[in-house]
Amino acid sequence: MQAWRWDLFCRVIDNFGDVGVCWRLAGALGARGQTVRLWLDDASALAWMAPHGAPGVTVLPWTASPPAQQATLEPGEIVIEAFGCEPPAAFVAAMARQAAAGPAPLWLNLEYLSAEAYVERSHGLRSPQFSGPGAGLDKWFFYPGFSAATGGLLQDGSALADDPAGARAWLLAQPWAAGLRADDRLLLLFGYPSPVWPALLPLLAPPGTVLLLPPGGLRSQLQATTLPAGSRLLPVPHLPQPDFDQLLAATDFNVVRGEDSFVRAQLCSATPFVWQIYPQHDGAHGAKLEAFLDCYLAAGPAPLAQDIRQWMRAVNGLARPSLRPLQPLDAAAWQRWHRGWRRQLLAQDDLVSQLLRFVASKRA
Ligand code: TRH
Repeated sequence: MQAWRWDLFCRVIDNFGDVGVCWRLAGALGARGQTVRLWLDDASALAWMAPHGAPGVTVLPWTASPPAQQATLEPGEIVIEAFGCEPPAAFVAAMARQAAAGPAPLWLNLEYLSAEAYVERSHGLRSPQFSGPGAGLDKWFFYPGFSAATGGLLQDGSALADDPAGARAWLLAQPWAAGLRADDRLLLLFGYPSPVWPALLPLLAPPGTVLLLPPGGLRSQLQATTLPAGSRLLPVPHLPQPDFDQLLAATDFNVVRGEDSFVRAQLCSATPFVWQIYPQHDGAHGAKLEAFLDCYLAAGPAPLAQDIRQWMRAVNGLARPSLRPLQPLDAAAWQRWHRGWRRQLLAQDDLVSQLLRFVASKRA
């Protein structure tokens, strides 16, 4: 495989998803022999997410006006802007200069993950640039997704789901997990704070459940409320990304959020999950959730599919007058469904393979 030099730009909007996705992508490219410069406007989360770095990956500070020595850096053969973050004008101008002198850098916009129909329509489209420092260049849309007509998913860490006992043994050996027993029922709650939790948690956490809570607003919320009878809370420290993936594989049920933990719960764990979607002010997350559910449950047997849909809506505060009230879910049936879905996703080409193929086809 040809080795290229990549510039990957990431702007942190909030939380950890932007840096989490970009770090994972950078590491996966590095693992395939690529050289990646990851430009971040806020790299603070990498101190715990990636304390040991990754082969082939260099992290650089992204500032509005690049420091003098960075302004002279030649762009790599491939430039990715994550989530439409727009690389600095000085860097785009250097891309245009490079294009005038020889082959243009391949400029990609890696978009957010969604199962909505526009993703299949837009994946791989060219966007000619008519103005600004990049006038004359082309930008290409690259959309991750759940179907063969999209860019696929990063499949990093997915082997973990094949060894839940190994993941549980790892968890029991962690100093912060002292007191956990091998047969405890474990519920990971990596979600956002929300008024829905007090009503929903008792259904998710029967007596004997340990609620594992990473740092953040949901942990603060639950530490200030009465927990479901017979359950207890275990604070989890911020973990390096591979350990977080392993945690997902070690539990009996996962609540995940945003984008990257949502994907990891599908691929790295053999147990079911509910997704607390990142809420958008214009309510666009409702359609995004329904599109995912349509895809995830397309072949799902009723009433399981209906129950899962109700649950996902309820967790997101989007419950509608329901055909039937929220049911405690049939855990065994959901587990079978989850495993089948995971196999279906893994049968598709992963995002890095697709990206490398896309790049090879455009630079040929
Ligand atoms: O943190 P998130 O809610 O991130 C986001 C952002 O808000 C972003 O702006 C928005 O666009 C996006 O969601 C949809 O959730 P997410 O995507 O799951 O990212 C969390 C990352 O943090 C993921 O890569 C896993 C990582 N992580 C660890 O590596 N260790 C940990 O201990 C924890 C708790 C998380």
